[in-house]
Amino acid sequence: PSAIFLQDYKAPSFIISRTELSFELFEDHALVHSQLHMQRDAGAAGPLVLDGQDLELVSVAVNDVPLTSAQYTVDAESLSIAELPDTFVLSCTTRIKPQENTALEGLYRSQKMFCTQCEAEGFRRITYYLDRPDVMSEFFTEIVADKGKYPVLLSNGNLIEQNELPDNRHQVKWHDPHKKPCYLFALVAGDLVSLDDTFTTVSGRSVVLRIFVEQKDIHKCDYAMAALKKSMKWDEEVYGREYDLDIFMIVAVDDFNMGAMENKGLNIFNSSCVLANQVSTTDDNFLSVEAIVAHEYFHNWSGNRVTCRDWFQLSLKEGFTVFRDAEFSADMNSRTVKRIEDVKVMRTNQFAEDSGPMAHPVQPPSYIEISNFYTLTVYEKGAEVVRMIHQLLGAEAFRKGSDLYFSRHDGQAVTIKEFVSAMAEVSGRDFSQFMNWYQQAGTPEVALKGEYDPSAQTYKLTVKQHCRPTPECKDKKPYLIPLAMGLLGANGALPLYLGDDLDAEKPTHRVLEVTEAEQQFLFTQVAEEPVPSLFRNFSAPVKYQYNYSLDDLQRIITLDEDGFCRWDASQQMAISVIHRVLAEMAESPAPTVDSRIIDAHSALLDEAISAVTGNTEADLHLLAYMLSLPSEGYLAELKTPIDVEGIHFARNRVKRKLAAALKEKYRTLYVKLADATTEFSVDAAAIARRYLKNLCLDALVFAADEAGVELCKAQLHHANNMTDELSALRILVHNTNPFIGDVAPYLEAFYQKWKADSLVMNKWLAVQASRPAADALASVSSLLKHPAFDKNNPNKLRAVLGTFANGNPIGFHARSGAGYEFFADQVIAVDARNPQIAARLVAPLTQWKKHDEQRQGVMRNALEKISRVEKLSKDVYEIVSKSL
Ligand code: DPP
Ligand code: ZN
Repeated sequence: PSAIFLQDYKAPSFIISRTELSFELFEDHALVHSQLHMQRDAGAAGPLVLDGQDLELVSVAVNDVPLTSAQYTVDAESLSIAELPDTFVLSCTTRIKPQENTALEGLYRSQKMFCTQCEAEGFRRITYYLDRPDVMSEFFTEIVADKGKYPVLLSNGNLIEQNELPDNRHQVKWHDPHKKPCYLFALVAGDLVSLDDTFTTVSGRSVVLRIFVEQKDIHKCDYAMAALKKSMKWDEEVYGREYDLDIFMIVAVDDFNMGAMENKGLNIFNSSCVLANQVSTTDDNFLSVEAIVAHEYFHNWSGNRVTCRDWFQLSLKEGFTVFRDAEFSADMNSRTVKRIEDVKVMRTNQFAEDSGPMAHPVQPPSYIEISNFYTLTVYEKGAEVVRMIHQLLGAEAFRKGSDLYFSRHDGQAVTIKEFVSAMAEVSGRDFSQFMNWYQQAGTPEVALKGEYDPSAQTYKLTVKQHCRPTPECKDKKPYLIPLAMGLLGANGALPLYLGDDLDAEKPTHRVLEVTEAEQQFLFTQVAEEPVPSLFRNFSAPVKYQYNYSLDDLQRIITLDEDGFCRWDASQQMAISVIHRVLAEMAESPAPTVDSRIIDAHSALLDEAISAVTGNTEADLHLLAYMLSLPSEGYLAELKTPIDVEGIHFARNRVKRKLAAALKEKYRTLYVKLADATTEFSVDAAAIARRYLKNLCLDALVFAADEAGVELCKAQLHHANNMTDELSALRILVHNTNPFIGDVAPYLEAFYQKWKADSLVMNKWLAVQASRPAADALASVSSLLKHPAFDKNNPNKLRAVLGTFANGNPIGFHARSGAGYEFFADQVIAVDARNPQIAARLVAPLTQWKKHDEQRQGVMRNALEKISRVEKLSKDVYEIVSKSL
């Protein structure tokens, strides 16, 4: 397989003004008839080369005249026709086998229904086409199928005709008036019911909203419907974007590679990202359903109305849309909590991508398989880059910029440059240096140093930035880094006077713009030695380093106005304490746990108790996050070679000390939170209470507190919602102490209760796959044989294999290397059926260089074994070959 390069981009030689499709669906195949109304671009020469893959060509004609086999050539990836007039209609019939399509790209079968997934290059598995996003066409779609099995037949746009046919078949016709690239095409056929509603747009148009599901899931649609209506309203208010068709549909599908897909007017969702209700859905899931419904809806403008010229521009729509959905979620729930969640993903997972073999810029310069670039870098880092633009411009100018972008490029397929140009134009800012964020891979590292001069009353902040080499670039140019900050005195924020600028407003918050490799900022009239609060709200996606003492961190925890920095300080304190334990572990059987972290957590618990008792206000979710230790995954990101066992034991030692010392406070808090007789709801306050409550329960069980274990068993039994029920199960399964006893009966009872609900079963599988134990592999391999598992369902593969490799360091990285070997075999088996999923699964192995020599050897062997497979997919080939 070979790479494709951004610099080789050429505009298409032909356009397809109108696309007429007709699908005949049968039980063992489908026929696809297409009529493409095409024009040659003025001056373009050469043959027409249409993309096509795994297609059986039945017939091809130009202007209704069938072509003889001498007039065209077909190979595994294309259909080429040399002699063509400048304007013509190309008719094609292809036969495909959706029933055998286990890759879940193109038209395929999910359980009893037919559905499609065309982004990025799935349409070429349906019919021959110019499968590239800069070819936009008006689509007419006819579907014919058995009426009993497939009473519901859907496609993009508006329904224009419906007819009964002989043999119990029926026909529908859809028309999408908006030109679109074929990656936004969708078709669904199934026995579905719908939850229906309407939304009145800002200009007074009524839009029909329909969520289609199997009958068994109809009671799980209300939450997504509410989320959809909130999203539609928010996009009108915050971005001035109104919906543009008379109907908006969502369909839930069980077998789906991604989370969801923004097909015009017909979003298709992985059922795990749309179905939700109190008893079967955790709070995390509720929030992600809301976010994903919003994300796909927002794509209607940022993605569909204005789309990408080519796939190197993927972040144009994804980075921007992730930023939009993050702001939506922040507005709907707790802003600080949402920010912390996103930063955790950046630091733990995106930074790992940046420092691994697949490191790539937000705008990649090349790829072998585009499916591999639906990454945290393109999505999450892309969103961080848009967030920095928002930060630099301010909300008002940013809105002017987005208005200009949408109006200027409506109906076009454009590049990241067009987006940034619109922002540059409305603000008068020069974005040339800023473009490094799009074009350079890797995480910038920022080292900061502060010097206080008591006699001059100045504070000099020295900032140095550096970015390590990545595969595509050795010498990085400095970034423009927005550094949001403040200075804290012993009693609170100090005014920030920069040089001679004696701002009468006495600002306590500033955004410095760092542009050089090394730069200094001088603050004047600083009355006392300050502690700096840095990168407030995570103002840039960088790793930063400042030599804080534990007392400095305590000052930030107590006094900072920025919730994110309070949390970050709590994490830095925990890291410093854990690292000291790690360092002492080799020499001492009982390494020191600095008591200042116990004091800090004690004060946070008091703050929470006081808030729960109703005496004070506090964001309980934020407090709970501050009381949580950094994950093993994040700790692994901080130091190479990764000390897998050391991290696990040092972190547990600190956690145990805290739990033992503060047990009674945890108990008090748990009892107060569990006592609440309020009705179940999923607003931010209720979610915060449940989160904190379960954190307390975890601490009690971790401390091997007998009464705590009883509380946990009682909660498992009596919970009226999945967050509480699953938390209790997880806590019992992930801990070992004499009061817990054998956990098998709890797992079995949960299974019996929920086995009919596939989404709940995913959680049950994941709880077991993440059980932190060196012998976890045995349970993981037996899960693969359990009736709750299904090797063709991506959610099940993620729940068992994905969770094991990404969420169970101590099990996956077991010294013997058995975890890696097992995993390599699984990746090979999955690749034969579903390359996209196999390529995702293999990622943890590619991080082998970060481990010690012994593990490097076995991980490398596992990768080499995969690379030796004869019919490896392009997807897995790219990832494995780049990492060896
Ligand atoms: N469906 C994926 C997303 O919305 C790809 N567009 O991000
Ligand atoms: Zn998206």
